[in-house]
Amino acid sequence: MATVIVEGVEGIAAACRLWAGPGRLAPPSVLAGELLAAVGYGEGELPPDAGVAVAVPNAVLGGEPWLELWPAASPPVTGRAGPLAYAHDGRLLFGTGRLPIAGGAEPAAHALFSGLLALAAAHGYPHLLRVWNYLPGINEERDGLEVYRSFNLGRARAWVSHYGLAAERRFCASSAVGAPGEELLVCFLAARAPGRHVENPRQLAAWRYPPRYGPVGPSFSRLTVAPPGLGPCCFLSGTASVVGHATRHAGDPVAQLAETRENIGRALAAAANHGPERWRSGLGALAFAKVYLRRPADLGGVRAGLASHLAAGQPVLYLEADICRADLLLEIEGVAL
Ligand code: 3EB
Repeated sequence: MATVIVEGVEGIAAACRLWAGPGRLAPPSVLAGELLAAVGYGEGELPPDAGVAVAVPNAVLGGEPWLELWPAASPPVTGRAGPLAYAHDGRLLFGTGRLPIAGGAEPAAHALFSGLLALAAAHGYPHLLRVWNYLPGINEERDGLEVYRSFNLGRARAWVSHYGLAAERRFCASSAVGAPGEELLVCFLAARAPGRHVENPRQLAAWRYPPRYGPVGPSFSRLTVAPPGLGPCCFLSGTASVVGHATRHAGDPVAQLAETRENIGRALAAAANHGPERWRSGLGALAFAKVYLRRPADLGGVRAGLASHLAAGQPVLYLEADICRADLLLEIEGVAL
């Protein structure tokens, strides 16, 4: 059944709307006003007049398509820069870009991240809050290196060229999952003022992962709390069954889910030191929760394992996606409002 399921009240929360159902059926109240960006998951048209419109290519599992809408505070200014398209409204800049990966993802990742860091800065939104990455063949080897690892090389090189050694203090909340097709797709959200990047005390900072996981670590923080003025809003990175740097419970989706829940609880509790108490409640605090599943057959078990941890009517989107480590079966991300 198609319903409007989330509408916040303040700052970014007021700016976010979520529609579960085919895009062409979304009622005028959902599509009302100027849109900074529209992100579609699953089949369905995107609003034609959004500043930026992106169709995420991953399959939705066991439910309706989603439209994630980021209304603009004022008529958005839109533009293109190389492979990137963007829209900004004086408060936030939303951008997206895609490039084919051939022998590996390093050149595409480097080009997209150099471009997005430069364009966000050039337009006065130098502070990244969130990046969503979708990588074709994420666990496949191309030219002797796993695609995710070559992506990490290109991404890290772009951050360090832009910020030098201080780059790691700027890393923001992110997710990086597999995707169908042959193009690396990146979406990002940037602000005029800095967010607060928070680490999870249960997990090693990803950029410090030991070399067994690849020649350079992933450039992201576990969470980013939006700056003051954008409301109580916290972007939770893709979170998986990783403790310290090690994967836990290889092969067991239900145990990976429990470990992931624990990680989300700890991460949000750490962020709650700078935000509302409700973030301490863990998964229940996520207004936009997305679960990426490597194996569609795990949907039933994972749904059952989540049910008692969700608030009544809390929307959760399940997407089919490979996860960045071959032994991870699921990852959960979201926005806590
Ligand atoms: C992990 O904890 C799981 O490369 O941007 C989660 C979130 C993961 C973001 C990224 C990777 C990324 O390492 C994988």
